[in-house]
Amino acid sequence: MQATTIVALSTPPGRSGIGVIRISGTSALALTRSLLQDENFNPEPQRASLRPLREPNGGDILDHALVTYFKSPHSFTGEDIVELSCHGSPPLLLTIIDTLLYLGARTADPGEFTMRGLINGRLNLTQAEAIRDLIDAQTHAAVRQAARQLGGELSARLQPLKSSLLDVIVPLESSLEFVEDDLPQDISELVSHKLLVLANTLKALADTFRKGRLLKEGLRVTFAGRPNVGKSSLFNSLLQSERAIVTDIPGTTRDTLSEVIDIKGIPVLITDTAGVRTSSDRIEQLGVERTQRAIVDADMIVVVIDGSQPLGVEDLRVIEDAAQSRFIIALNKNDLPVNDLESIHELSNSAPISSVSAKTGSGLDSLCTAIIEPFSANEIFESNFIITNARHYDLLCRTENAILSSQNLLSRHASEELVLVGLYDALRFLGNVTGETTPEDVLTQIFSTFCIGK
Ligand SMILES: Nc1nc2c(ncn2[C@@H]2O[C@H](COP(=O)(O)OP(=O)(O)OP(=O)(O)O)[C@@H](O)[C@H]2O)c(=O)[nH]1
Ligand SMILES: [Mg+2]
Repeated sequence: MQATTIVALSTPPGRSGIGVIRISGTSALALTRSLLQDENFNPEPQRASLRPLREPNGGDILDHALVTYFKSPHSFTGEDIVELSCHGSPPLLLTIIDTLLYLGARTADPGEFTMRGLINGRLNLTQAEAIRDLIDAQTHAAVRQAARQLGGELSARLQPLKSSLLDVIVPLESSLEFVEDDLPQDISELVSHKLLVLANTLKALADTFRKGRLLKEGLRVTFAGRPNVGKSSLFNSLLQSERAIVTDIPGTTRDTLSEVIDIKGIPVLITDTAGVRTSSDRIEQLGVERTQRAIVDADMIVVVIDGSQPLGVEDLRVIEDAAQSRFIIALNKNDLPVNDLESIHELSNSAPISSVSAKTGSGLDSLCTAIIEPFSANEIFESNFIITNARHYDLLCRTENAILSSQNLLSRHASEELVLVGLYDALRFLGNVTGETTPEDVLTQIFSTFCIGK
């Protein structure tokens, strides 16, 4: 697989100022020479030069592109790379890629450039995954965490843990050589203590995934309520854009509408829904069915109530539906005199109530805080490094368990051989995080989640 030279568009498909085509492999330079129809093209590495690209067999000029050569091993993949910064015309980019395929390149698989970088030791697996996370990040906080991981922070944190594990394995291994002797009591206690400390450190790191999962996967929040209470207005205010249609006609919103907003670093998918009421209008009925589904799918429901109006049966119906899951109440239109606050408190099922006005923007910050509050996500993400990847979390938990079971065997005076089994497992799990011992099929699966051209 390594031998073939691969090509892909590294910028998104579609019209753009420039489109970058990447070629990697031993024939990258030879293919470029053919594309340029210039056998004497000997570029200085890491220097861009403007060159005409031509159709094969003495054909027309396709484009004038900036050509940059990265000489192996000083490139992203560790192989020879040529990057062509062309004009961002979709048919042009397609023609250039087709020409390179005709000349002998192969289309890159998703993440294949990064995978080659990993195989050639240019980066470890956690850094490769960080590149994907950086590209997929939906909030600044997620970008910052991915950048820290890309900088090698996770592998740097795991390195001392691996060393401590080896510090424990070595005396156990050497005591195996003297079969007659049991491990002296004081050494056994020291080893046991070291294992507990290690397990605790791993647990603390793994526990950060509670926040990391939020940062990566975010929350789904549905706004529900009877017609005209201001769901769409709140949705627009939070988005700071007139995304949904707002009118004073009840039943304006017919379909669910979703967008992502950033609440303290968490990507929150907010969904505006059709107002819940009994209607003979077929379209409205379908809309209300979609509202019910959005309520069921949500991590959190914001029941919007018009605080300036008396509570109605439809408000109660929405509270009843929402009470099946986690919900809060947004008491909207607080710029108008409030009506019936007591009954609202009575009927809220002691759910938190945020007083807001979509019109003036008052109370929106508190509403955002109340939305993420039950997920303990109010602490700042920025200062601490957190685990954001379920694979890492799973391996850290497995490492911790393996260490704890070895510690348990040790305290029950089991043979060193048995104790060592768990410790070697632990070492392997840590190696799987950074990629040293990750099985090939797992690697293939990980890289299949990357985009093409990366
Ligand atoms: N005074 C005041 N009026 C508001 C506020 N929020 C919304 N409105 C008005 O209430 C009316 C209904 O607003 P919408 O946002 O369309 O209400 P909705 O809940 O989405 O209604 P449906 O889509 O019909 O379910 C509009 O006339 C808004 O301008 C507010 O905070 N204060
Ligand atoms: Mg609406």
